[in-house]
Amino acid sequence: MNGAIKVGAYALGLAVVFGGALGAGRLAGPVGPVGGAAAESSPGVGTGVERGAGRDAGAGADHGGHQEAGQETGHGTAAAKAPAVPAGLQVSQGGYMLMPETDEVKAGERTDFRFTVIGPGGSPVTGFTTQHDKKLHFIVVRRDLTGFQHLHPTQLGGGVWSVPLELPDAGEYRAFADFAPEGAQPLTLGMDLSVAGDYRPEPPAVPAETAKVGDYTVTLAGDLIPGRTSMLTLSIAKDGEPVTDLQPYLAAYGHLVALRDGDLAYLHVHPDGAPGDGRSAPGPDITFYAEVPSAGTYGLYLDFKHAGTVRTAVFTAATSPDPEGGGATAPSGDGHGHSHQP
Ligand SMILES: [Cu+2]
Repeated sequence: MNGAIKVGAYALGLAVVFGGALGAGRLAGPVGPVGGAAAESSPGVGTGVERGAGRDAGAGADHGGHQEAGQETGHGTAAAKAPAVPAGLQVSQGGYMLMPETDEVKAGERTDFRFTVIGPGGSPVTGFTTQHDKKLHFIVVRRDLTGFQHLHPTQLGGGVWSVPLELPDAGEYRAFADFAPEGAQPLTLGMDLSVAGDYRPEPPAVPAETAKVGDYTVTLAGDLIPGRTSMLTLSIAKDGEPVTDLQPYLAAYGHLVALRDGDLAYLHVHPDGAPGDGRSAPGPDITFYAEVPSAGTYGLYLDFKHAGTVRTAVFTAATSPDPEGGGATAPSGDGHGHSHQP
């Protein structure tokens, strides 16, 4: 659906971009409902709920210095081998199952959305290992890649998670729970959420190499190479000036989620370095390693924190051919749609 949107250069450490069209931006407000109708109605203006500074106070304390790329167990290992089923496509995996307790979410109404993770023994899981400062990351996005929200539910006891959820528009949504049960490998389960009403999918994103969110412009560089770990650099500027005083958010200067267009496979993206490790600067560049399992088009969602507020920049990017001629088939980047892969 999205035209060829090729991202950047495969050159370590360089924010160089070559070849073809570039990444894309939809406008996105601060963390909260973004994209879609909200962005259209007030272009360039933050439309979501701004998240207060206290939300992730102490970020970095849990992780300081040991978030090297690929260090996270499970993720890196999976990428090194032939990728199995990408994360987020299953409601049940490895004996764990995502179980919603809330029946209905109505458009435009705040819902106390509750769910549990059922473990291999059939009981709710109550022990979770902190990852990126949180015990569970809850991502919601509409099937047309709009309306991205990155939330952190609270534990109510008995394995029940609760999160205030407001989906402004009707449509088919996907919700992801990204977590690591105590003593087990991290995993991401996904479930559908239907919001009744008049669903009008957004047209494909307009290709662009930058995304704007409020007064900020985020530039994306780097190639997404199928079957490889790809380095992506996102550079943040405010009012045209590079931002050099980013604040830690979720134990990093940025948090990136990547979703595959067509099935919303959830990709693990690792930040390169962490605040306080002596080598990670607080902007303007944030570096990530993304593990892309196949050719295709991907939505990229960058959460970053500056001046006390978390904002989300939204990109669309298509994969590039492997410059070393690897086995993975990749779209040619000639401007045609590439959502449907063989
Ligand atoms: Cu999170």
